[in-house]
Amino acid sequence: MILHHYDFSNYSEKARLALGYKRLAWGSVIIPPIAPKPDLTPLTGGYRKTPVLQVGADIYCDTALIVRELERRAPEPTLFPPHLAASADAVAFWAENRLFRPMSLYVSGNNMDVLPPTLQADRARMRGLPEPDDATMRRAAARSATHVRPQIAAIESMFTDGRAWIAGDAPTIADLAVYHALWFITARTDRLAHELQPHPRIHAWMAKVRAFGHGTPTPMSAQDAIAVARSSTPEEARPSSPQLEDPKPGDLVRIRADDYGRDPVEGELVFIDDREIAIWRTDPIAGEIVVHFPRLGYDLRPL
Ligand SMILES: N[C@@H](CCC(=O)N[C@@H](CS)C(=O)NCC(=O)O)C(=O)O
Repeated sequence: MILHHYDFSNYSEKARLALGYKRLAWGSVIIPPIAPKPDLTPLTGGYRKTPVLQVGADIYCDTALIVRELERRAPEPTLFPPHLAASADAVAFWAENRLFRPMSLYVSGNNMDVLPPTLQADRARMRGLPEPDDATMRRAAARSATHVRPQIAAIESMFTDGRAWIAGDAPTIADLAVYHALWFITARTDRLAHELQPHPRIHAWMAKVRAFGHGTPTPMSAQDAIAVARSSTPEEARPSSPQLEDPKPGDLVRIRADDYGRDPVEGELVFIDDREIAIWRTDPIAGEIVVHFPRLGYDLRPL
């Protein structure tokens, strides 16, 4: 397993902790935090977000699928205990789609000096927005602070019934999703650590999640990762179960995220079910590749 990631990426922290929880060994390729990513896109076919998991010539985009794929390959210990999995997914959706955006604006607007100077221009391009100046960033940070604080307080109150983990009595995907949003507060500097100070239960729980560790990473170059893909054959596709309206295996398709970073990936559909979509492409640099996406959050169309 190879993870393409970078240090201050909170979604990468989610994947690193999942690898740690499952005590896995992995190759660690550090990718640029800003587009273009010329050593990553031959593998993904255009997807530019972070992180990306590679297993031979199979490429898994988006942590929603990456963590599921880790679970398929290393089922124990599970992050999807059956009695908690559905509600954990719902909490994870809230954390990543409602909590994280204001968190990101709040932290970035206060920490511009410790983040790459061209980061905000890149992120604005990624979202199709005009490039913000520093004053605009600071105003957005101030507005976002007012959305962040009540949500942090809501997390603290999730533990008032004595539960050990976010969704109940066992670790789940919800712990990783909520944790990575809070982790971002102090990813590069402790300047905003005071936001967590009034919340002792969050402190105790974050220490337990941090203790999952990152497994056993071994540094690897992007060129070596591409060579691994070129010399590997994608895993044979499992039988598909498309819905009535879906394109069918064998069809040429285009897939893109439905929120931001909407760079399209095109190829032949080789697998589709309720959770996952996989596309075969031949890349001039990386060779025969199958790129996998989660179903929810992605827009799939016939070409
Ligand atoms: N839904 C995606 C979101 C990933 C995401 O937004 N990652 C951020 C970094 S933490 C990103 O891609 N930023 C732009 C980039 O790295 O190029 C996932 O779960 O993996």
